[in-house]
Amino acid sequence: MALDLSLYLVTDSTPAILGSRDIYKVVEEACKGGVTIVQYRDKTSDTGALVETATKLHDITKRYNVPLIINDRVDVAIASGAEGVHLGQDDMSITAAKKILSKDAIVGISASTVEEAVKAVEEGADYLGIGTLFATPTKTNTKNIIGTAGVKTILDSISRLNRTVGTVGIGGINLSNVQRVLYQSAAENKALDGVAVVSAIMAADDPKAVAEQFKKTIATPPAFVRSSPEASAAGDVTALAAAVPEVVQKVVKFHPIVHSMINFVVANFVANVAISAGLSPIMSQYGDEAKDLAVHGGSLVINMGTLTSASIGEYLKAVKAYNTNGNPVVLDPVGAGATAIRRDAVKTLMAGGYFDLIKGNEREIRQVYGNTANLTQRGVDSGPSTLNDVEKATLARDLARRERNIVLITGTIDYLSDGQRVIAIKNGHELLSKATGTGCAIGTICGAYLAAYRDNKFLAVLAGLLMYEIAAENAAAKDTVSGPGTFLPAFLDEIHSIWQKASEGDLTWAQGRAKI
Ligand code: 3NM
Ligand code: MG
Repeated sequence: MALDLSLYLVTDSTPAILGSRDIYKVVEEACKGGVTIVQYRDKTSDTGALVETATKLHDITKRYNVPLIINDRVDVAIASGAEGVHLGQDDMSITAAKKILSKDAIVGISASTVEEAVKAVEEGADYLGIGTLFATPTKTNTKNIIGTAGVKTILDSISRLNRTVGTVGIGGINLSNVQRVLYQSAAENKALDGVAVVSAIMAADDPKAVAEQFKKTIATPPAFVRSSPEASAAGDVTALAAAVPEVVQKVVKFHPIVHSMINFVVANFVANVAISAGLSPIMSQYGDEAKDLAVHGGSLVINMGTLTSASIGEYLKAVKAYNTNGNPVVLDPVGAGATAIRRDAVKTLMAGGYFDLIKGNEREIRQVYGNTANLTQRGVDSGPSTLNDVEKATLARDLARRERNIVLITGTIDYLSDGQRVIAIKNGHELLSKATGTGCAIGTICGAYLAAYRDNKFLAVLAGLLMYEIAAENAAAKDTVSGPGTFLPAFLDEIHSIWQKASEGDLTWAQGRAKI
C-alpha cells in the first residue's frame, strides 16, 4: 500500500505537551480521528522503556492500519516491530539503516536545506520531514526556520530529481495555518504530501476531534483562494487597461469597508483619500476588533509605519480573522529594513499569515524578499533606486511567485506582478513623492479594490492604482496647484471627481490615460 503521509502525528511525552494524558489513549484517539501515520518520538526514555512503549503503541496503530515510525532508533524500531524509522541529520545514515532494517521498512529523514534533501533522496529516503517551518516551543533547538518559502525551494529542487519521495512539512503547524502552509509551500511540480504535527494533536483536549478537523481542513483550499480564483495569465495590457473603468465602477457601487491598521502619521489623510474614493474606511489598531469587521466582506491593510512593541500581536490577530474569512489582506512593510525590529517584524508577519498583496517601495520589497546584499534603509522614505528596471520587475515577479500573491513595487515606475506576468506602470506625478501618506494610501485603496472586485486580484490592484495615479496627474495639471500644499486638496478633489464619474456610469475618464 502506498504511504499516506497526509496527516502525520509525531508523539511527545514531555509534561509541557502530553501533560497528565495517557500517550496510548491520545494516539488511539488520533488514529480514530484519521491520522495516517504515527511517529513515536521520545528523546529521554531508556532503551527498555522505549521498546516497551513502542510495542504497545504498535499494538494500537496496527488495529487502525496506521504505520508506526520510531524516531532516531533503528534498534527500537526492529525490536518493537514498527514499520520504520525517522532519522535526524545526526543519526545513523539512511544507507546504514537500510542495511539493518527489513527491505520494506519505511525510512524517513529530517531535512532543512536543499543539500540535505537532495542527498537524502539520492540515498533512497522514503520520505522527508521538511522544516522547521515556523518557530515552535515543541522543538527549540532547531537548526533553521525556513518558512513556506524554504519548503518551496526544497520541493522545487527534489522535483528535478529522477526519484519519487514523500514529503511532509513540520514545525508550528496548526489548524489555522495548515491550508496556507500547503498552498504557499507548493512548488511548480511538487507539493507537500502532508503535514506533521506534534502539539496541535498531542496537547489537544480532544485529539480525535482535532485530527478529524485536520483531515477536513487539509482537503479544502484556503478561503483566500476559494473566494478569489487565481485568474489566468491571459489578457494583454491593452485589455487590462480597458477593463479598469468598469472595475472602478463596480468598486464604487460595492462601497467596501477597508480596515487599515495604519500608522498615525498618515491616518487622517488616508481616511480622506478613502472617503473621496467612495470607500468606507475604518482605522483600528485593535486586533480583536477584526473578527467583527472581517465578516463585512471588506479588507485589511497592515501598514507598519509606526510599529510599537504591541503592534505585531494585534496585526497577527487581525490577519488571522481576515484570512479565515477569505477576505483580502494587504501588507505595507513601511521602513522594512530600517531597524532590526522592523526586519524581525516583517519575518513574523510573513510567517503568521497570508497577504493577498504586498506593496512597498523597492527597498522594502527587497527586504521582504530577503535580497538584502548591500541593502541599507535609513528611514521610512524610499531613497534612491538600487536596482535597474529589469531587476525590479524580476523582484516583483519572484516575490509574487514565492508567496503566490500579488506584489506591487511603487516608485516613479510601478511594477505589478502576480508571479506570472509583470507590468510596469508609468502613471502618477512627482508631487506624490513630496507629501507623506500618498504611498500609504495606495495600500488602502488597493485593499478596498481587492475586497470589492474578487474576480481577478491582479486587475483589482491595477485598477485601484491607475484610478489613484490618474487623479494625481489631473490634480497636478491644475493651474491652482503650485506645490505639495496646493496639490493635496486638489488631489482629493480629483479622486472624488473620478468617483462621481464612476458612480454616474461615465467610463471615459480613463480613456487613453494608462501608461503601461
Ligand atoms: N521536528 P509542533 S520541528 C519534532 O524541524 C519536530 O525537524 C522539527 O512540533 C523539525 O507541531 C518539530 O508542536 C516539532 O510545532 C514540531
Ligand atoms: Mg533524530
